[in-house]
Amino acid sequence: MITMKDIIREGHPTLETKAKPVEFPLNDETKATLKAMREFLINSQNPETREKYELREGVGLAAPQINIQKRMLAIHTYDEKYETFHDYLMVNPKIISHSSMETYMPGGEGCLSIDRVVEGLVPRYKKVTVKTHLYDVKTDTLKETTLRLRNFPAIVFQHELDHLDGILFPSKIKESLPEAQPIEFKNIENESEEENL
Ligand code: K2U
Ligand code: NI
Repeated sequence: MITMKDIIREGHPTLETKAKPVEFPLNDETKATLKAMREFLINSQNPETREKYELREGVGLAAPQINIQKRMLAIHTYDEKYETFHDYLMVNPKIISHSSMETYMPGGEGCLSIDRVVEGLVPRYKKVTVKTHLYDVKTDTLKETTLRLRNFPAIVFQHELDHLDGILFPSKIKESLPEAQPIEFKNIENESEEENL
């Protein structure tokens, strides 16, 4: 299983290297890696396993972060409204179109490969259309798909896609983003009545 010791940190050359396209058909090693990447995110989001294995919570993970220079990434997260769950193992993903409108996380971004707080806003496209092969662990099938992502899932995807291109979020921080719309997270703890109307 993947734990934090398998995740390489800022300064490791692989994090600044463009990853290589994955060849088809997927071999067993690649399939096992994809499965392990998804398991890591699941373990990191479960309080018991997160504590037991001393994991940092993650909603996305890119293969270069475990020192594998392949263009593949995992996303495992709800959207910002907690309405739709996004559970993807993407192979050779690419953005084929995007909105001009940008968005950002008002609290800034973090990274499992960066062990420090880096303040600042990271501009991301608010909507992206992604062409990718998706690997389904349950059925062991690979399917070419076009996905449309927006808001938080779109931010996660763009953060992970940057890892495939050797880009870390601090290099994208802007002092101000006057034209962009910040992501508003639904805070389910104190959801007020009127929000249900
Ligand atoms: O690539 C990674 O290091 C995983 C990041 C992905 C991420 C960074 C910034 C914004 C969205 C996603 C980790 O998931 S950072 C931890 C985290 C956990 C929950 C929500 C947001 C970020
Ligand atoms: Ni990251």
